[in-house]
Amino acid sequence: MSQVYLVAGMTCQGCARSVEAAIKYESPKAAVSVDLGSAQVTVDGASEDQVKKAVGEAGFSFIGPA
Ligand SMILES: [Cu+2]
Repeated sequence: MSQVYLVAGMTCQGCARSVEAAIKYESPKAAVSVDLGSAQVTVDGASEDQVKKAVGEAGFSFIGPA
């Protein structure tokens, strides 16, 4: 089941790729899609804790579930 999270600080496709890669590093089977306009990251296959950790390590701000 996918969950949508708000992530602050992403400004370009490079940021989106960094967030996606970090989440997949935490949970290799995760499916991730990023919508820069709404600052939303949709994740299937990773826990909220994994997403929070990955987003922080990638240098962005994890806000919480959207
Ligand atoms: Cu960027």
